[in-house]
Amino acid sequence: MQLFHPKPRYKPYTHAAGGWGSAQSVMAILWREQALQRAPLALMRQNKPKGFACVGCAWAKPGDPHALEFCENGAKATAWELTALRTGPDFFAQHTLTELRTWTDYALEQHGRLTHPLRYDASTDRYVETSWQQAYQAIGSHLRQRIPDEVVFYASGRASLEASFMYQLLARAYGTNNLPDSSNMCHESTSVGLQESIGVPVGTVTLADFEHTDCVFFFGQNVGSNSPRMLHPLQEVRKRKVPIITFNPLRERGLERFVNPQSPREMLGPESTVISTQYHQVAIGGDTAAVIGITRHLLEMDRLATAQGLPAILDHAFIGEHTQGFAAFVAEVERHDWADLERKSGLNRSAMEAAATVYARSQRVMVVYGMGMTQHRHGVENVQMLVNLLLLRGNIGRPGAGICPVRGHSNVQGQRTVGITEDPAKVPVDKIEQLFGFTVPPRKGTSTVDACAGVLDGSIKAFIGLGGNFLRAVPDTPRMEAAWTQLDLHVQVATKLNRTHLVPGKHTWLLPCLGRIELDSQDGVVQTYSTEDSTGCVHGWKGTSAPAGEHLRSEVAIIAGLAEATLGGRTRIPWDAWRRDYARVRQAISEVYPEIFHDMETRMWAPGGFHRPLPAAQRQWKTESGKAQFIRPRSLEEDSDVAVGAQRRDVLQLMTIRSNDQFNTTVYGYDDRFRGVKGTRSVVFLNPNDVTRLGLVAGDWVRLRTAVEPEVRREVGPFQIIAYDIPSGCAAAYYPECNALVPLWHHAERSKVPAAKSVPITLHR
Ligand SMILES: Nc1nc2c(c(=O)[nH]1)N[C@H]1C(S)=C(S)[C@@H](COP(=O)(O)OP(=O)(O)OC[C@H]3O[C@@H](n4cnc5c(=O)[nH]c(N)nc54)[C@H](O)[C@@H]3O)O[C@H]1N2
Ligand SMILES: Nc1nc2c(c(=O)[nH]1)N[C@H]1C(S)=C(S)[C@@H](COP(=O)(O)OP(=O)(O)OC[C@H]3O[C@@H](n4cnc5c(=O)[nH]c(N)nc54)[C@H](O)[C@@H]3O)O[C@H]1N2
Ligand SMILES: [Mo]
Repeated sequence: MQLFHPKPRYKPYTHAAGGWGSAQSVMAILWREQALQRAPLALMRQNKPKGFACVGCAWAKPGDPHALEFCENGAKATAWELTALRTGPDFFAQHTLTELRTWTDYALEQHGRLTHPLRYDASTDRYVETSWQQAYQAIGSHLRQRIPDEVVFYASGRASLEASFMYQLLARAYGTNNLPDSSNMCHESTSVGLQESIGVPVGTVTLADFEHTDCVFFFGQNVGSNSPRMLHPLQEVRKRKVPIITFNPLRERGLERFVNPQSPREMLGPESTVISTQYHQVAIGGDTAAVIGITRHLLEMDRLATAQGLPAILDHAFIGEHTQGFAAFVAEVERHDWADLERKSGLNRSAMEAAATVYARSQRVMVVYGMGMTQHRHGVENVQMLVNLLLLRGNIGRPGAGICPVRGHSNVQGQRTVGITEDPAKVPVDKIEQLFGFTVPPRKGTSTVDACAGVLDGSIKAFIGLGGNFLRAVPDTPRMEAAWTQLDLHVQVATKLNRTHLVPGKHTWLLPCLGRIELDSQDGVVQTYSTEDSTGCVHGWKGTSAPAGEHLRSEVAIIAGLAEATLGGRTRIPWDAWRRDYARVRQAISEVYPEIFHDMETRMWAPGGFHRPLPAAQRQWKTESGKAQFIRPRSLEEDSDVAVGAQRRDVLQLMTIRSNDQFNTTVYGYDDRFRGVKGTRSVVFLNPNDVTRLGLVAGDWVRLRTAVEPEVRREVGPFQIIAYDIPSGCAAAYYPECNALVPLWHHAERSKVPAAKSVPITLHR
């Protein structure tokens, strides 16, 4: 087993995103996964009406799809799921968990799809085959003896609306709101921030808005790797000469130039589309300062225009009628002088002014953003600053304008919509109680960070995972793994083997499920599914390929099985009838959430799906004040964790990022094509001046150490230094390898999203 890749090769990548590099990369993975037979047919059906929704990202699926509506990374995700390789009972007979824990993340998943329900046998340190009935009965009787709040029901954001709705009912009927999901590590800063600012927890932009926008701001999202299908609307936007203004510490290739790999003309010709018209390499965590700078300039331009009798720059009518908090916001903005803003944003005043100038002359501006905003101590405030910027010129609630968080997992937004949340105040408790005949527990449950804290302090004693790779995705991974073995019960529902499955509790079960691409037939009847994408659009879909094994069960069936074994007849939920006919689950969803899901059974098949109602997009503000809120930023004082860096010159700000060859903790390979890295993930990107200043040279091997809470040693490495175009004082390295560096308490205020994009570190030989 190859554990370490000693010879990284770094060569700057000079091509556009997409193009031949993308086509080659897809072929390579189809070949390696022995998926050439099954995958091409499946790819034709990806993101199509009557086909399946991509298992990759949550980007919107158009009503009039391209002939091949998938991207390089969506194709990789498909190949990964449709692989011909299998990890069955014979595999587990050969390998103990102790041995498997020495394997890489890549090697574990690369071994193929799980095929049988498994139970961990401590006496041999192996997983052994079991039956579904045994698994359900054992888990059910264990749960019946527990205090419900000792149990966590985690969901990674892939499961369908049907499975997710059933999962949250299972947890609540059992007696707990402990329903953390991957969103807690991702866009929860969005859900908290947007709810408070504009009264909806989700973005207001839909695909149609891309046709009308006349300016796009892009903050902290790596479109080329993480939502490549979005490059198509962006390319269209650029054809209309619409400016795109990007803020990102790295010059990400997909944000610079793009060649559509599905266009023969572009593939053969010399042309590529320039994506960003302005590219600002903001310092990590410097965005709030940058937006304050932009606002300062807008205020100055506005005053000047008024003095000269010209039309105002700000939309004062909108601000007066629709917003609250403007004066306090302006007062805060004016407290900061340019020198301060330049230092904190890492940008020159002229750069902030240039962005403001384009903003001021545009009529329909949208702001797109991702993890570069949400995964900070001030993640909520970052999001709210973007809203502040939009509100200044009435850029919410008009076609072509609005806020556009790019969600991660393909149904992470939908899971929240149908009740996967630790906060019972966010679910229609009355309806659930009335329809299903049980009492929703009133006590708030655990978020992901709380669940981790509970495992560490022993108050959480059982963990059920509906997908995901919890122990790799969360902060402080070594501490979490050590505590994990104290769990009484550990259950995972999964498609592929991962590190989390290798850390057993006292009783451990690994249950293999169908993937999204696979045909799901219950008692001979083919079932259909639904998901909600990043733009609040709900689609129907169904799996098409033959299942990876005859023993696999659907997530819906597994949840129904666990629920019956755990709850017996304690509720009026007809678990088995739901399993036999998912349309009945949808019927229940539409009864619990009629405003969003009425007539879902027909509407979800409309080309492009249907949109959930978004009051903010109609300028109805469901906030406490009934207005859109300007939120005064409070964080320009140094972050208390990060402040260390201001005093010590050897401390750098680390962001943990994704390569172009991974989906979260799933590592497809060791190349990060766009960033020019080949054959390794053990690298750290540093500014050349920092490298010299710290007495190092490019190519040196260093260990990274967290620079706060020194009494706890958090260290990873050795990683090889790549001198890179990144602002000085900043560093980048890959997630999940660096999760050991993120302290559990180092998370966003209020949303509790781990601050994975700003970890103070030092380097050590
Ligand atoms: N192929 C592929 N697709 C994916 C995923 C995947 O792993 N692989 N993951 C899925 C999931 S769950 C999610 S959440 C999304 C994640 O997609 P992204 O939101 O793009 O997340 P990251 O790759 O972590 O990169 C964040 C970007 O923010 C920048 N950044 C970091 N810190 C800052 C900052 O302080 N300010 C600014 N302005 N920028 C900053 C980084 O340079 C990087 O370009 O993608 C989804 N899609
Ligand atoms: N340091 C750092 N940490 C981070 C981040 C970061 O940027 N930096 N990003 C955070 C973000 S945005 C997210 S969303 C989380 C992701 O956290 P998770 O969602 O927990 O992790 P994934 O890596 O997406 O989970 C992959 C596993 O899901 C299982 N799986 C795949 N498909 C299916 C399916 O259809 N059904 C089931 N039941 N299982 C399936 C497979 O077994 C696979 O091994 O990580 C977070 N952690
Ligand atoms: Mo995510």
